[in-house]
Amino acid sequence: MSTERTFIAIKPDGVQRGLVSSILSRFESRGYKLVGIKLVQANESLLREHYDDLQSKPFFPSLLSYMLSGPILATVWEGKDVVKQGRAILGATNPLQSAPGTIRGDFAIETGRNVAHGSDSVESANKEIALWFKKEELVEYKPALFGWI
Ligand code: RTP
Repeated sequence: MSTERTFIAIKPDGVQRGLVSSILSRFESRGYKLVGIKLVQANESLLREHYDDLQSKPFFPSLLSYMLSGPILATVWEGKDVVKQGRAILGATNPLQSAPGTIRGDFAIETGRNVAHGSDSVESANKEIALWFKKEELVEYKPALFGWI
C-alpha cells in the first residue's frame, strides 16, 4: 500500500436517516478514493474491539446499543492525509462544537447520535480496517482520470 487509508463508518442513525449518499459524496468530492464499502449489522464483540479504549466510560452501554440499533455502512478511503482530513470532514465529536460545513456540523445535534465515525490516527485506521474488512474486500485500482490522488 503506497498511500494512507482511513476507516469511515456511517453509523446507524446516518444510514436510517438516508444520509449515506450525502456523506459519501463529501469524501468523493474532496478527491479521496473509495477502496472498500459494505453494509454491516455489527455484533457486540466487534464493537467492543472497535471501541476497546472506551469500555470503561459511563456512556459505553448507550454507545453499544446505539451502534447495534441498525446497519452501519463501513468504508475505507485512500489518499493524501486522509486520516486527518477525514476527521476534519467529519467535524468535532460533539455537534455543539462541529463547524457548519462539516458532516456533524451539518447533520447532527447530539454526541450520542453523531452520524459517522472516522479513525483518529494512522495506527487506529490500520487496526480498524483490519477489524472491519477482510483483505480481499479491499480493492486496489488506479482511477483512470485521477492518477495523481
Ligand atoms: P468516533 O470514534 O465515533 O469517530 O468518535 P470520536 O473519536 O470523535 O470520539 P470518541 O471519544 O472516540 O467517542 C466515540 C463515540 O462515542 C460516543 N460518545 N458519547 N455521551 C457521551 O458523552 C459520548 N462521548 C462519546 C459518540 O458517538 C462518539 O462518536
